[in-house]
Amino acid sequence: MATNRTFTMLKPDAVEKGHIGAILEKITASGFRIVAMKLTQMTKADAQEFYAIHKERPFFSELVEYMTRGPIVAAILEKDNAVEDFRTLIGATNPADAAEGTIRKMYADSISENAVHGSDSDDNAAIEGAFHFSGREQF
Ligand code: DGI
Repeated sequence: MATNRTFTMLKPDAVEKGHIGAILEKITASGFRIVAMKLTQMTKADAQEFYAIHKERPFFSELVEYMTRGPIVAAILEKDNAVEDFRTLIGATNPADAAEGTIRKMYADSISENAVHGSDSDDNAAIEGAFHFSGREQF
């Protein structure tokens, strides 16, 4: 995947609360092009693999339960400087620390249910995008 791409998930809390449309509008209005997208639900095994870096953390089982309790929107986004610009758009991991106008400030309730994921590096964007989408599903 080119380095001008990032991977996102609108997490189960955002989907449950009916925020898919508003969040996608904010993403596209901020200059990101959607190059792959689907509504899907992660299995426990999926979430354990996706978040394997956190497997020793005390919140890991809570994180896996949360991420698998309902559907998510998975998407690959394209924009110059996509990874960094998308992290800026979503705001800090803890919405209490997120800047005004960021997606987490607007739509997330807590660090454990923070509405949206954004890859933290170009390498992880490629790995995470390939986790959810085949090459034929990317445009
Ligand atoms: O890249 P981020 O999603 O901003 O943050 P991360 O990769 O450090 O953590 C991944 C997810 O794990 C995060 O979106 C929410 C959850 N998480 C991170 N730190 C904590 C946490 N959940 C709880 N309950 N407590 C934490 O300290």
